[in-house]
Amino acid sequence: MSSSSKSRGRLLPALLVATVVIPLVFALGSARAQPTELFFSEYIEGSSNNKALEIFNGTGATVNLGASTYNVQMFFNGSSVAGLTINLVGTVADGDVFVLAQASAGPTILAQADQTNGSGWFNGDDAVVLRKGTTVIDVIGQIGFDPGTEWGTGVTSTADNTLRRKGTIEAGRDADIVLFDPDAQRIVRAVDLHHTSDYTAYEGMEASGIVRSVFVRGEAVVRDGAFVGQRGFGRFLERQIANLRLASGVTMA
Ligand SMILES: [Ca+2]
Ligand SMILES: [Ca+2]
Repeated sequence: MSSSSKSRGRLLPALLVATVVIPLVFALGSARAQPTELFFSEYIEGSSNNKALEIFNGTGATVNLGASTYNVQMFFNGSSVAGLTINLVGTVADGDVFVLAQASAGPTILAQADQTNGSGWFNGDDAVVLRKGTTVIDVIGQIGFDPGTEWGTGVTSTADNTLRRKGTIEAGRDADIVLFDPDAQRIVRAVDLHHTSDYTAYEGMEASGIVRSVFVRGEAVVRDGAFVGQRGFGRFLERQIANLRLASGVTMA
């Protein structure tokens, strides 16, 4: 398939399971330089053989995967010996992604695949490694260690989830970011609030702090203070009820 039409994160519509929004904490001025190597930008471990790995190239130059002997290895169930090695073939342009998919994945995933492989793949408790030659450049999980069922828990675990890379502000990474101006002043008005009530008890009060912009999964949902998101783009995040201590030893669990 043509690589020129691809864009970062194009596996997203293929999600077969829920993904999660992970708040991103960062310090201004911590933006990193351009990555010098490829890395896993998305991991899909869905039902059946719906499995895929997305690899991002942010190096600034086209990479010939075969010529540079890039390969993906899978270490199954805590084994310290690779159970599967897939030599990658093809090129990936700068700013583009390369998708390696299980050959029996569903059509939505396969439509995005640049390369497929029909062997048995990871199912959550395995280590997945990206190498250049014999040099490990990215790892999901830990080689030689069996986590039991999965790495992590819930909707951010490596079993039955889609994981997208977060945590760093740079090309190729997914991010949830709020740009907040703590010094800005505003007057609270019910019409400006995003709830279904036409009333607020704080009407007319002056408040400090304005959210300027919000990015969810890399997409702008608030820009210059105005909501520009699409209905249904948000995702429900289930959490446990806080164990609050009220008074005299009474707790809400
Ligand atoms: Ca396994
Ligand atoms: Ca699974």
